[in-house]
Amino acid sequence: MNRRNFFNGAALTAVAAASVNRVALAALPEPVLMTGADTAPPLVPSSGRPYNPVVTLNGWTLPWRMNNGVKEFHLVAEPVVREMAPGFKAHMWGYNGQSPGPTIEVVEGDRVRVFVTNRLPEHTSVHWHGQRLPNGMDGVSGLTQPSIGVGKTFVYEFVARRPGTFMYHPHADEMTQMAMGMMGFWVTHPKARHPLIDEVDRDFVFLLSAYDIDPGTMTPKIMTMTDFNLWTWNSRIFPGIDTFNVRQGDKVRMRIGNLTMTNHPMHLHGHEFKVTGGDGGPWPLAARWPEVTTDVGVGQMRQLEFVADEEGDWAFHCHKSHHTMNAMGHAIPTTIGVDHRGLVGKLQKAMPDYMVMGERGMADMGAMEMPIPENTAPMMTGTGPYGGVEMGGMFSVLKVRKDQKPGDYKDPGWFRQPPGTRAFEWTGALPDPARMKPSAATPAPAGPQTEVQIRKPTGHAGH
Ligand SMILES: [Cu+2]
Repeated sequence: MNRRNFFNGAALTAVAAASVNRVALAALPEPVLMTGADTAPPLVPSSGRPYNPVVTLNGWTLPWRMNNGVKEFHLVAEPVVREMAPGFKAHMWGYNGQSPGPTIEVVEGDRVRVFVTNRLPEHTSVHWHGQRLPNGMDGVSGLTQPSIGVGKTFVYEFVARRPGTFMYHPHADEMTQMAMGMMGFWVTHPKARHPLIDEVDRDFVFLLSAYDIDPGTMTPKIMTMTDFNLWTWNSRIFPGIDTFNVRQGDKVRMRIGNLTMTNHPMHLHGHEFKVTGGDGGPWPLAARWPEVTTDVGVGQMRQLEFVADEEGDWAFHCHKSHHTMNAMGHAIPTTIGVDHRGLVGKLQKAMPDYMVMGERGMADMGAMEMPIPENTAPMMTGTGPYGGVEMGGMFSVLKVRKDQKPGDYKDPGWFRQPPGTRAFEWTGALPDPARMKPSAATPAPAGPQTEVQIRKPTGHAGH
């Protein structure tokens, strides 16, 4: 993280300083800029009321200053470069150097003042999703306020009235600005012990967002409505998403918000969790039951809680299988079972680079060293201790360890499974499967034996 002076910073070339009132800005909290995509350690509050801070996956919490009892933040809406995974960067719009923007953490009852400076090429606004606030602070351009013009700074001020999990995003040219990555998380911590809000050892937050960036390019296509090719957690894709590193026995909360155009069934391996709350606040105890998958609908927040009592490396991912893939063409026919032998040689005479894909499934894609355009994330990738993980997009790992120290978020490396506890290859004799032998119950079919080849329709729109 580095701090930059809003006027003297050498990096500050694009600011429309001429259109900003310098005297007024000098009275603002200095905007803080994040340049990297690492998961920042929790920001322990050094002023204001105490609370247990959250950890933003591949993100950070925005520092504040106290001004006569008011908690002041400064958000800068601006174009950013986001590293979505090592080797793959995107030109996006976000806040304070990153997409998503920094997490804002406050305490129930805090009076909050957020300065929003617009360094985008068009107007914007910020809507505080889920908050109780005066109507004029709701951030809907045209309806509750004029837009924040290019180069202008607006002030939002309200009391964080109820504790819970919230998000923020523009309510001005929303389609463009959210497709470009403008969003952030907001957590209001309870001011005292709350009957429906448990204290936890680890409290992770992240937003689901989706982008459509053609292989070899850097800017999301903003007109895409359903056929996105990058399914992200906090604008990161596997294997660029950090793992959730916890101590065995920790009580863990994951707060998830969905700002994509579709729902995401979030699935955790090895543990059951309960959904303890949504955008409307904590749920009554009678509305909580064990799950291993829960759907996070568009525009919704969900809080998942569980005790991480099983040691190991547990997959945690969206269960839509196309959402654990990176940039891919969808108009690819299924070629499983199609025998290309003979064809390849002929085609390679005309096109020396011709290669066959998908004849035995697509798993080859994970290991294949095929040339892809520069600045493109492989469709399925990632390597674990036993080989290719063959995933992308919305996938990460919950790492539960006995010897992880409380408050230590470092990656402990791969789990060493105790001897005799891993699936293994059977090397004994195999009987012929009975189903392959004709019997009285299943006689051999009459006529010539044929193999059926099924080809899925091409194109992928409308699901
Ligand atoms: Cu999904």
